[in-house]
Amino acid sequence: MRDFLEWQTGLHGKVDEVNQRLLLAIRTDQEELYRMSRYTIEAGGKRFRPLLTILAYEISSDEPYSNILDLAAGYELIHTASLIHDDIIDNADTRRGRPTLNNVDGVANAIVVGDYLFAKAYELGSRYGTTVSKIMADASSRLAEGQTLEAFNLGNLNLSEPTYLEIISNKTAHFFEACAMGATEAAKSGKDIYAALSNFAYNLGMAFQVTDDILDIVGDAGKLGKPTFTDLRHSAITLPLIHTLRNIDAAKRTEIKEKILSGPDEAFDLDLKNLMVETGAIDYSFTVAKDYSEKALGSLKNTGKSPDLNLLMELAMIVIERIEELS
Ligand code: GRG
Repeated sequence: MRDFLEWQTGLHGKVDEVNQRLLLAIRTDQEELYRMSRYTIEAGGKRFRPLLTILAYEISSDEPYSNILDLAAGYELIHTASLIHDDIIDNADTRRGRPTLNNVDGVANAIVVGDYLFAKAYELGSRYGTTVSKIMADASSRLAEGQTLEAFNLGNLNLSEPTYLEIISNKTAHFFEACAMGATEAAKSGKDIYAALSNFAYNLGMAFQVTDDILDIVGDAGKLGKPTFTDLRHSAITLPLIHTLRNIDAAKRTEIKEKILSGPDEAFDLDLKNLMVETGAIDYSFTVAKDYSEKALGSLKNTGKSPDLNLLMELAMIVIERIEELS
């Protein structure tokens, strides 16, 4: 099985075109605003959302994918804006292997750049009509809902698995779903293809986020391009921890809670990681991710055959195989 980079290499022409649209969209005579926006865009990122948008469009339309590049870039801008704001909230130093914008230019400027990219995203989305604009707006509202639900549950060691799933569904899966919805809507595809691709993208997003949460614990920081144990640092409770807490006694739970709330401790990180492995929490979380990935694949089973569909199917498998590759 190819890894994500190899998968993306085959699509690098499309990635380049998305990057060109991004640079065009953020162009402004305000030199500092342009510099800071470019800094974030040029830091890279996997370009998952625009690629998903383009592939979904190609599957559902006979028209050239150049028609959908602005929408693909629009989704990446919303995603980037949310990462900038997320880094401010988390006071993060690095992202995509580079210092964050808040680290380089300060929080006040980073807030404005996030808002600017967000505005530019809607300008691009509006070119596709009101239904697509509404899909974009709903996805952004869900980002804010997911972020807020998470924020008000930081340090809540009683967080349930369904509430965790609601958080990641809003922060990640519905955004993936919106990429497919926007693309198929713009392609004026039939209902079946709209449902199949939206379902695929939603489940792919869930698999992706559960995997990301596992990698935050077992991943290699160098390979990931960002530090690990960041969820713990912010007291964000994710699936591996939820499962661990279900499988230890009350005294151990109290001890873990105190440690989590008492600040960074690398020795504790490692102890907790070992406990997660021993109690089966990592395996359990991996099974959950795999189930979502299989659901994603299942959604495509009556969609016919095409090279783009094969690429999407491959992506659903690569997403969960990242665990081996990046840990
Ligand atoms: C400004 C729209 C807006 C929202 C504000 C801060 C916030 C509300 C929401 C945060 C949402 C958030 C950070 C979700 C995490 C999503 C996620 C999985 C990020 C990592 O995505 P990758 O791995 O990143 O695709 P790259 O760097 O590859 O693009």
